[in-house]
Amino acid sequence: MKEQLEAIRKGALESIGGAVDAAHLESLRVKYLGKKGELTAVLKQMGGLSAELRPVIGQLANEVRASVEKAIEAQAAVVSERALAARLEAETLDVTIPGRKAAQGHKHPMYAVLDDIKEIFIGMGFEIFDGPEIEQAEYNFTKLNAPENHPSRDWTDTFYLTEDSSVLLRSQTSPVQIRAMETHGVPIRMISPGRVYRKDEVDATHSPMFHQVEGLVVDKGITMADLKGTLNTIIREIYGPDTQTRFRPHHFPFTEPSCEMDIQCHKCGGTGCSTCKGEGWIELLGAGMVHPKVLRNCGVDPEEYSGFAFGFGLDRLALGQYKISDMRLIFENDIRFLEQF
Ligand code: 2NL
Repeated sequence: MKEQLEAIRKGALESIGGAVDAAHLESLRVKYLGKKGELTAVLKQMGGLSAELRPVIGQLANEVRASVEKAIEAQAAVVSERALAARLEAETLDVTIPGRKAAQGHKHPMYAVLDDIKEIFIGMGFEIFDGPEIEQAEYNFTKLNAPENHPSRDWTDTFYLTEDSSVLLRSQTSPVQIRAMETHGVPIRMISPGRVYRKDEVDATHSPMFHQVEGLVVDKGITMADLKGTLNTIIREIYGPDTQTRFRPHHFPFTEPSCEMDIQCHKCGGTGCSTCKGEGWIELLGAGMVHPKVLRNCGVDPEEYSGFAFGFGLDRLALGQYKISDMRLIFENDIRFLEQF
């Protein structure tokens, strides 16, 4: 039995010394020291030994067990150190390699133009108002003095959402201004930029969804001179101090009198070219003195207060500023187009 125990010790110490990882080591522990292991098998035979031999063999068995356990512990330290070294080798990080640059977007060109415009108006004491894109015909048309038979109310021009024509996608942002007069009250200086919807065929200059900026000033003693002065100041902020403008008479149901404002063509300086279609002038916006009926519809007394309002297409303004030839490009959001700005 002594020889058996010595053989176990020899075999165990040899194979433990060659163990390559923790799992291998564990399988060896089971093989030698486990319940069904080699050492246990020898100990089970001790019952047949004489009284003199039993303590001697017992002590030797304990020594063998202790030395095998010690060897396993020592080898465990070796394999774990080796595993750490291998990991450090495999996972080295070269901090000197240049990083990968995160893709960074930027403002859409039209929103860049809008932000500039907002800044100018805020600088002149205007507030920015928002409103619903799903609107009541009452706010989109009726309170704005659009007669019941006005062509803009037609189903071929407006996106109605109910059979009775009472709810629609707003075709202008003026309903926001009606709401502002009702809730904020007068005096008021505001602009209402936002999406509007009209049943236009899609082509280079039309889209069924586009963006409008409308403005409204109501106070005591506001006149057409305030309209002209304010709009000229803003246009010269955008297009430069020497920009020439002209005002032509026009008609809108919600303003009286009404006008359109042109700027002198920046390309030809007024002599006529392809940009201004030979006119020398480029139409920029519609405006006018708020119709007394509209003021009254919003609970404002036209005997006490007067005001002016205006509206322009933001998309068209952005096209002009960036010399973009086709409105569809503004909405397609093709990254190759947007990256050019
Ligand atoms: C255009 C013309 C315009 C207005 C919008 C307005 C709003 C209220 C009262 C009176 Cl609450 N008027 N807005 C006035 C004149 C012209 O827009 O051609 N837009 C693209």
